[in-house]
Amino acid sequence: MAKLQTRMAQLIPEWRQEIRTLVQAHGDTKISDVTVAQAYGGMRGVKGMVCDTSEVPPDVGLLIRGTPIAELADRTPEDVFYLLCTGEMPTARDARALQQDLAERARVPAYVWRVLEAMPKDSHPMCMFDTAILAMERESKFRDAYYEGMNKLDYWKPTLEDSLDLIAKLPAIAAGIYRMRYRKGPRISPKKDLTWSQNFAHMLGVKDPDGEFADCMRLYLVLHCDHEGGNVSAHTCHLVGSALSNAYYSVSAALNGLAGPLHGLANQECLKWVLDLKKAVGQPTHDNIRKFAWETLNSGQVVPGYGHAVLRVTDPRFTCLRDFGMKHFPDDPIMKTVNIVFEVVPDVLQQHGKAKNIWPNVDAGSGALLYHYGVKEFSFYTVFFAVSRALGMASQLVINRAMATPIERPKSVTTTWIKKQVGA
Ligand code: HAX
Repeated sequence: MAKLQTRMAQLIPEWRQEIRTLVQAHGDTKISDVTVAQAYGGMRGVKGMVCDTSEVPPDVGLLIRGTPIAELADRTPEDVFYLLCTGEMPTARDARALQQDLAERARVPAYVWRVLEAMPKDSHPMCMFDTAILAMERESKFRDAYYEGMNKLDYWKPTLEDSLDLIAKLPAIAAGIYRMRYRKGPRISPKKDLTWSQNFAHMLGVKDPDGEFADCMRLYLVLHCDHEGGNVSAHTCHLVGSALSNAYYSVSAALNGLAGPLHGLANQECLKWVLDLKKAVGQPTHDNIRKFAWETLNSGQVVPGYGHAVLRVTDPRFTCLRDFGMKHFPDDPIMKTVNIVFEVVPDVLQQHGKAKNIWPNVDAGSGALLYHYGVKEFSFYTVFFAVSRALGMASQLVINRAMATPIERPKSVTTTWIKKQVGA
């Protein structure tokens, strides 16, 4: 058994005991109240689920197992997946073992390509990506083991196997969709000696003479890996998984949520907004960007890449991406525009007075990097996000299986019930 599996097998009994003791001692302690506004308002701020892989303190931003995301900016996605699953940073040897394990699982079944080729040519890449994952459901080891009568305590093991199988294949599937959907030529085979993210960059076929794009991919895939448990995609994965649907069903369902414009699709919307702005104003200045932002707001639209349901500061992931861009291509015109937008939009949103968070989120900067390296197909941007976010979803799923988290079933109420309750 590889190190990740053995380490999890050691940790899981300890976690189970810890939670059992906690619930026995404090099970009746209240941790949240729910107001009428929250019931109608997307349950914002209601504490009703547990996620140990990451958390997002509103005034700090993403912590992966307690470590600020910016401190992981030099790491690989393999390191981060190990960290998400175990709470520990892998040794170089363990990270290499995980990388090799993923490389051995990377082959995509031939039927997946046939399914994708049969889809309409204008299908959205996210729809193709999610369909590919769903089509592979027949590969599920959890499904087989469940029907053979597996012990409940072992559910996490085939879930981890499914997760590793799935994660291993995602770069090849995503790159294959990119090349098919935008007529970039035949698919490119992975190389055995490359890391997960290097292989992704390689299979996309983007010109990368000095490895800078591969490094950008590494960073991108680290930064987008997880964002606690309540966001639309993570929560969907958890909800679907709570019915013991396997990793293929759960991750595919979750990514359908990521494909929404208020969630992961915002990164494609964001660069489009920046390019529309450039087209409209010619040479971007503080004044004309301010005017353009007001036009967006006055026409009843949101400024994509700004605001957040939880965060109340500049997203540290935005800062990491911006730092990367400023280090490698400070004179890039899109990068320069993103910078001026950053100097202008928070002030505009402040005056507008609606958004609770006026600061940029991760999506405000990521498109500028991709665009710089020649990935100019916006509709593909959310797929990059999805490849990375699958790491967080899969780790949460495995842990929830290990902790025997029950099927999710919050209670809904009717408006009549609420009226009675409040005496209205
Ligand atoms: N531009 C204009 N108005 C905004 C806004 C923005 N960037 N952000 C929030 N608002 C508005 C909301 O639309 C809402 O208006 P109404 O009262 O008229 O409905 C009001 O401000 C209060 O919203 P909020 O409480 O601050 O924000 P929510 O928690 O409801 O929504 C969103 C959070 C991220 C969806 C929101 O800020 C938004 O739409 N941002 C633009 C889209 C975007 O960048 N999404 C990506 C978020 C990060 C992510 O999940 N990536 O995957």
